[in-house]
Amino acid sequence: LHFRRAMSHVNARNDEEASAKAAAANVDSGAPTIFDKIIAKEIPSTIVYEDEKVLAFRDINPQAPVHVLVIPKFRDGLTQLGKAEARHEEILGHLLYASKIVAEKEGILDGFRVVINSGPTACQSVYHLHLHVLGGRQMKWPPG
Ligand code: TR5
Repeated sequence: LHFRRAMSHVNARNDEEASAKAAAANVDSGAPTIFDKIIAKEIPSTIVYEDEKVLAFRDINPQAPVHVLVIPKFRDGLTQLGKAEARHEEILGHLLYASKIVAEKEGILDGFRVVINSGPTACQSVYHLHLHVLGGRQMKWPPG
């Protein structure tokens, strides 16, 4: 039993390493991403909130009981936060406020986390800016 537990720990770590490597292998080519298809509703998603500027939908691989992605409908060069420019200030503020609306709708206003992975070292895997809204469980610090 001890051995099996130890091995499952090793396997979990290997899984984490593998997914981190896979994410790091994605590059910011500026090409359209899967999120364009979600915005166009060519690929189904579970939409939690939508307005003229942003779309919020459930993450396909949730890391918490609530895991919603909030994205701009018009990427306008915002493949990652690290590419933000002064003209993006308004949409960046709107995305953050939309995250609060999502947290409120999901009933997690008492405690939630908003995460932006920017670039390969942060394991960004989809190059269309997105805010992760996470909650519904006790969150840990520091994050991995
Ligand atoms: O790693 P980063 O920060 O770039 O986050 C990308 C997120 O997109 C991950 O949490 C993925 O689970 C999520 N993702 C990827 C796909 C997808 C999705 N969420 C909802 N629906 C999705 N579809 C249909 N296809 C994906 N490839």
